[in-house]
Amino acid sequence: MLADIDALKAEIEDAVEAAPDLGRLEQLRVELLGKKGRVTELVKGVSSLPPEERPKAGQAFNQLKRQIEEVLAERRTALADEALHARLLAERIDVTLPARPRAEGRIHPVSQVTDELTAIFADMGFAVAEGPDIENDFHNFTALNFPPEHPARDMHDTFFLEAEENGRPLLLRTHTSTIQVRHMMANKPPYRIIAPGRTYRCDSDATHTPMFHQVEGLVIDRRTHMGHLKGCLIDFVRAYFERDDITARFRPSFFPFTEPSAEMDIGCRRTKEEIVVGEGSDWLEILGCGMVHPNVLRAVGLDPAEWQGFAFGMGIDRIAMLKYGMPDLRPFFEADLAWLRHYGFVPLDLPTTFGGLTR
Ligand code: 2NM
Repeated sequence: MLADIDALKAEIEDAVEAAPDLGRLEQLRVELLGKKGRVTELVKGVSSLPPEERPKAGQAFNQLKRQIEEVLAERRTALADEALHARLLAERIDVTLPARPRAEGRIHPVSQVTDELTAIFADMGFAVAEGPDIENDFHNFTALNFPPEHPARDMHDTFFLEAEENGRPLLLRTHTSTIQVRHMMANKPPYRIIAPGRTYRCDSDATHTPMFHQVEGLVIDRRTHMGHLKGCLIDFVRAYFERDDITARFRPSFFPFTEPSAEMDIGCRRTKEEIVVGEGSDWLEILGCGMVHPNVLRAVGLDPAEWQGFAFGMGIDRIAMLKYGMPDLRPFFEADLAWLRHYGFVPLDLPTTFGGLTR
C-alpha cells in the first residue's frame, strides 16, 4: 500500500515536470486533486479500509496531497517565469531609438523667411492679410494711383489673362499691395498688417524670376508719421539679420502709391564672394517705403484728412539670399532636392523672436 504511494508519487512528479505549459498543468491538477481526481478517489477509499489501517493510510494520502500541491506550485512558478521571459524577449524595444523617425523633408528658405518676418512683425502688433493671385485692374493699378498710361500696366511687365472683368483683362498681381487695398476696403481703420505672398512680373534673367515673393506692410492711424516708418523698419532689419548694430539710411524715391517715397539702404561690406550685412561702409538697398498717397486712401473710401500712415514692400527671395548666403536665385524654383537638403530648414524648428529665429 505505502509502496504503491511512493510509485504513484514518482509517476505524478514526472508528469508534472513534463507539463509543457500552464494549461496542461491545470489539467493535471484537476485529474489528480479535482472532485473526481485520482488522489481524491484514493482518499475516499480510506473509509473502506479496516479501522486499524485507516489512520496510517489517511496520513500517507494527506502527505501525498500536500506533496502534489507543492510540485504543482513549483512547476507553475517555473512555467510562469518561462512565459514572462519569452514575452520580454519578444517585446524587446530599443529605448535609445529617437521618438520619431528622422524627418527627411526640408522647409524651403522662402517659407522659413516668411515665417521669420511674420514672427517679427507679429511681435510689433501686425496681423497677416491674404488675397488672390489673380486680380483685376482696379486692385492692382487704379486704386494704387497708377495713371492710365503708366508703363507698369504694359503687356511687357504684367501677365494678363484672357478672362476679362468689366471689359478689362484679369491679371496676375504684380505686387501684394492688392491685398492691402482689399483689406482697407473690407475693414475699418486703424490698420497694422503685413501681406506676404507670390507676385508675378514678365521678367526673367539671373536676378529676376517671373514669379517671386514679396512682403508688404501697412500702418494707418490718425497720426502715424515718417518717424514711425523709420523706427519700425530699422527695428525690423535688426531683428531679421539678428544684429543690433545695423546702420540704415533713407533715400528719396518715387512710387505711384506713396508720397513722399523712399528707399531704405542698410550698411554692408562687399567682398568678391559675398555681402556681409552690418559691417563695412557700403550701402545695400533693402526695401521701398513711403507715406500712403492721399489718392490711395480716397480710392478705398478713407478720408485723407482723418487717416494717414506708411507702407513698405520688399522681396522675400532677395532677403533670404542675403541672410543665408545663397549666391543664385534660380535654384529657388527648381525643386532640386540636393539644393533643398543644403539650404532647407528642419521642420518643427519654427522661428520665434523669443526662442530664436534660426536654431
Ligand atoms: C512698396 C513701397 C512703398 C505699398 C503701398 C501700399 C498701399 F496699398 F498701402 F498703398 N501697399 N504697399 C508700398 C509702398 C509698397 O513696395 C516697394
